Amino acid sequence: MKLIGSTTSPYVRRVRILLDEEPYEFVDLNIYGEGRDELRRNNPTLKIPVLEDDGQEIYDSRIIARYLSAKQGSDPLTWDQQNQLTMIDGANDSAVTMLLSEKSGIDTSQDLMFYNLQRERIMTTLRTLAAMVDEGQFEIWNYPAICLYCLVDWLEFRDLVDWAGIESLLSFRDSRKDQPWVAETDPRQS
Ligand SMILES: N[C@@H](CCC(=O)N[C@@H](CS)C(=O)NCC(=O)O)C(=O)O
Repeated sequence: MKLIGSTTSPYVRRVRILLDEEPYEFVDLNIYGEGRDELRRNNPTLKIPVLEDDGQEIYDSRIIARYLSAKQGSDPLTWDQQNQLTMIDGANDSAVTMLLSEKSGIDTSQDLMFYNLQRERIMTTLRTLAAMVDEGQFEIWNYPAICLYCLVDWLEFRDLVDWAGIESLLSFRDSRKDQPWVAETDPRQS
């Protein structure tokens, strides 16, 4: 099995944590630099992660998680868990857009429709997820909890949100630091 990704991507990190003790080769690419040709050869959507297993290529962390779960014969996620993933991905995709815009020299704090929409989505989803944490919905260390961990830790690493009012997300993150593969996959190490 081979996982193509990077050490800073929150989408790749969730798969690395999920793979746990599974033996696999990790291909760490700089997708905006010298690793871009390799990315072009492996995924026409030009995104990471990509998993290769027995000649089968799989794009997108969510589909990779489904593939691994089917392979292990695990129960599929419930519809409520799928909604949790959609919220986590919604906030994460918008935050990636903000970061790429900043890296492109755009001031994303401007009062522009596109950035207002991204900021609003990030905050509405994070507030809902924080309320879910308070209700005890992420107590079990399963795939949705791993994805939430990777999102919160990455947002803090990239300094992308104001945590006022959603501090329970940081408490959730702090309480899961000792879970397997969390320290080993910390993006600050790269
Ligand atoms: N829905 C995808 C999102 C993956 C994604 O956006 N990855 C980022 C890295 S954090 C990426 O490859 N971005 C490249 C780009 O947007 O050009 C997944 O869950 O795998």
